[in-house]
Amino acid sequence: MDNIAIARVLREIADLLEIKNENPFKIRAYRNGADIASNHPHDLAALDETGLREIPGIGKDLAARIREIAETGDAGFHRELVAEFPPTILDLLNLQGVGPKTVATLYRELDIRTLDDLERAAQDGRIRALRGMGTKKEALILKALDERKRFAGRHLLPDAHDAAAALVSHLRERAPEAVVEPVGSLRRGCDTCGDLDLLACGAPPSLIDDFVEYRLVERVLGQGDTRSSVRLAGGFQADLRLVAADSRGAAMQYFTGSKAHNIALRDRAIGRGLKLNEYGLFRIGKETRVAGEREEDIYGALGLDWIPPELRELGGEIEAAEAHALPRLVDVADLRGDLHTHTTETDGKDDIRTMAEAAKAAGLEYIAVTDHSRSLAMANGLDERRALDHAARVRAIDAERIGVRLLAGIECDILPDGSLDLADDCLAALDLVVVSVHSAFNQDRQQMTDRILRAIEHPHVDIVGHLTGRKILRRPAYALDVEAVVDAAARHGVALEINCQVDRLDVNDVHARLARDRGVPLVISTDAHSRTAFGRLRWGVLIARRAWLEPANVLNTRPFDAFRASIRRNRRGAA
Ligand code: DGT
Ligand code: CA
Ligand code: CA
Ligand code: ZN
Repeated sequence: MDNIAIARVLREIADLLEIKNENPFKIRAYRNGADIASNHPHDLAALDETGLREIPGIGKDLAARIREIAETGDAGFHRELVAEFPPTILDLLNLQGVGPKTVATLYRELDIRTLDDLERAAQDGRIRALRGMGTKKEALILKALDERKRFAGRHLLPDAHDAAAALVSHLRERAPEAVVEPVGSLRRGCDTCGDLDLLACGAPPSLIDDFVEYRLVERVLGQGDTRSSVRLAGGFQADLRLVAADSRGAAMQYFTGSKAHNIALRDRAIGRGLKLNEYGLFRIGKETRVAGEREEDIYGALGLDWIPPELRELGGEIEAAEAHALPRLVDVADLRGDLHTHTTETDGKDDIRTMAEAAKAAGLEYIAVTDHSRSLAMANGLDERRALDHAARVRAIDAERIGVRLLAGIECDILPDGSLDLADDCLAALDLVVVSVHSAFNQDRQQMTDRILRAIEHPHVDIVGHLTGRKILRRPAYALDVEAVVDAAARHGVALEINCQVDRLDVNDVHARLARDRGVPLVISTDAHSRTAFGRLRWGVLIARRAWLEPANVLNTRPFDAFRASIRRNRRGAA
């Protein structure tokens, strides 16, 4: 039981007490306890009651409760509270802007138990009539419900990845001899996942029980002998299927998808007198098994090279596999540099040297320090003077040859009219210029396209950062003619960034592939704001792989000197 899980139970106790309108001191004690648990540097589960009580803010009751949670995965008190309310009431709490007080009022006054109840009441105008609510609150609730529906049940890939990893390690502990693997959209590296699909091969049937007993399971949605579905805390749904050793490859292939890829593969099998399903590849009529244990053999028996999961979207991968022409996809290990990082000089948390050391520890050979420019005032953006002083400091550290090379760059804002935020001579004096849009997102498509085209035409621009401005599951890309931008980037030798911030992943796989097809170089950058961010290069790499990128398409796979020679400002005859 980790601190986060303990905190979750404590917070839920506080929420439920508040819905019950209990003593405010008691509520506050549990809420404080939850905060302490989530911020405590050491494992609370490892402490006994005396040890717990030594922590300021943890009294006798709370200590006993934490011990109980640590030992049994839950507290009796928590279960009793949950039993007092319809189980759906916690869904209401997860809505943006709806706290326990609101839920309590809705439940008591209008008997609202589910999201559907809530939506009906809001649409009928019954919420505004409640004391302390009003039309504004009602509108907010409708908006939150709408957003929930739009992004219903989807999760950022890294969140899905973490949730799956924790669940997989739980299952591996229970069945060390089994092979447990994620499949579905998670294995294909999609930027969002609907649910977590897991396969277990060579596991005893009891693994299904271990699965539904996992500490984060909130509700069991279905359970059979060889499969089960559950709802996890945090809103994830997870599916587990047990498969026999001789159909492991077939099951992996089938449940990895995508559905469109599977259908094409199945049709190909039929064309060859074969039948493909999750149990294997069979000769029709004789019912003999042609393949099933290994994915490679299934593809092989269909006359195809094995296709990396990231390509299984029915985007030409089957033809390429048949022609032995699949790309050699870029890998995390191919990356040597990071071209977008921030420091304490603007809104980063760590200084130049700390960032450089962290990059080195992450195995990188070079980074560009690209702090913000002037107009991003809330990030303390740099004017020309500060940008050049900062560059001098970056170069001084680089001159020490500390084991990672540094480029003195900038992330320069593209102003609403397409001009750049810093003077030309300043931009010319730097080693690398990334440009990005951080304002006026609501321009119309033509304005936004012209704006970015104008920036690309600027001779000192090397890379466009997070081109489309999307925030995954939060806000769509702004209106933009990406194709026109890609063509301009190709003409001017400007690279496009795959930004690795987990909710950006911008450009996305489709745009990155378009860029590759039109000869635009790409870079994969962290946009790190702290020393811990270099690990997220892996998410950008998945986008790159889904875009069919090979190492040669990605400039930061090159050694330092070759990278430097490849950016626009250093290329002879660059436009
Ligand atoms: P998601 O969960 O929305 O992020 O996307 P997936 O691709 O993980 O979809 P999911 O979980 O519904 O199904 C997992 C895989 O199982 C899917 O990628 C392909 C396979 N699959 C599911 N339903 C069908 C089907 O009706 N026909 C075929 N051929 N394959 C299916
Ligand atoms: Ca799935
Ligand atoms: Ca599924
Ligand atoms: Zn940035």
